[in-house]
Amino acid sequence: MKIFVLTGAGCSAESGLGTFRDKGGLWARFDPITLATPEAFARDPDEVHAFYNLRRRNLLEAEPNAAHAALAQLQAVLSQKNGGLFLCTQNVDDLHERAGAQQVTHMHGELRKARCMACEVVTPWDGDLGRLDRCPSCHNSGSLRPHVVWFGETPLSMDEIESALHSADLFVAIGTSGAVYPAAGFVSTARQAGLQTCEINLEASENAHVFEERHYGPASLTVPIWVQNILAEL
Ligand code: BV8
Repeated sequence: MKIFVLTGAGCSAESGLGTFRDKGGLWARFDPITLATPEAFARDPDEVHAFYNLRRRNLLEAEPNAAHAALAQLQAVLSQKNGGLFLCTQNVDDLHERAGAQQVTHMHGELRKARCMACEVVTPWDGDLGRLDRCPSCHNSGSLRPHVVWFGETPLSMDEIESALHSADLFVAIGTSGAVYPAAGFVSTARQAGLQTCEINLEASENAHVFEERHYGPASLTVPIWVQNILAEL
């Protein structure tokens, strides 16, 4: 069995990382248009760096939750049974990896990495990042940015994602509001390609009506139950 899983901020919510649209979520306190865009970074790099530095510090204190662990377990079992779990995440955290997932496609980039706008080299980066930091590769200063995809920028690994979407049997979205494209359109692509579709979320997402199967509740409870049911059917 080949499963395509798309995760969003709701998968990491119980690990203490903010979601984007829930009340009190990140965007409730920070306006994405003033922060998560190339224009904002050009206009006020210190403000944008401060936003990501705050989130990176939070991430270093966070731990994966039972949803991340269950997905890592399912990926391991399916790979042993000639199936597979293609794990695509909108999240910029590394909690899937820290829970043991072996393949994770970060379509919106990764918070614990910096990218040099001069030489394009991507470098692991756990400390605060700022305008004065030098690129470890080309030694340019002032050219490092968070390795994340901002609004208006092209998501990463889209060819690989498209290919995985068309070769899976089941598409599952976990902890995402279905508000941001192209990720929010994946379920329609899956339906058109003949995949079964399942939404696992705290509440109905903006595109809940597109999913054939839906399970609601906190991911740390609903995802392990769903994984056990899949494993029982293998
Ligand atoms: C693109 C990284 C072209 C940075 C993010 C006008 C101008 C410019 C662009 C556009 C425009 N209009 C539309 C667009 C396209 C735009 C877009 O969709 N905008 C939206 C606002 C309408 N998209 C883009 O710009 C994208 N690029 O289109 O390029 C292109 C297209 C196709 C192919 C090639 C090129 C780039 C978008 C990426 C932006 N970067 N993040 C950072 O992290 O700072 S987006 C950010 O929000 C996240 O990464 C995430 O992907 C996204 C959505 O958030 P969710 O993960 O869904 O989180 P949210 O809070 O919304 O929902 C959480 C859900 O969890 C809720 O449903 C909640 O109920 C649930 N939940 C909560 N707790 C739990 C839970 N579920 C389970 N358990 C719990 N405990």
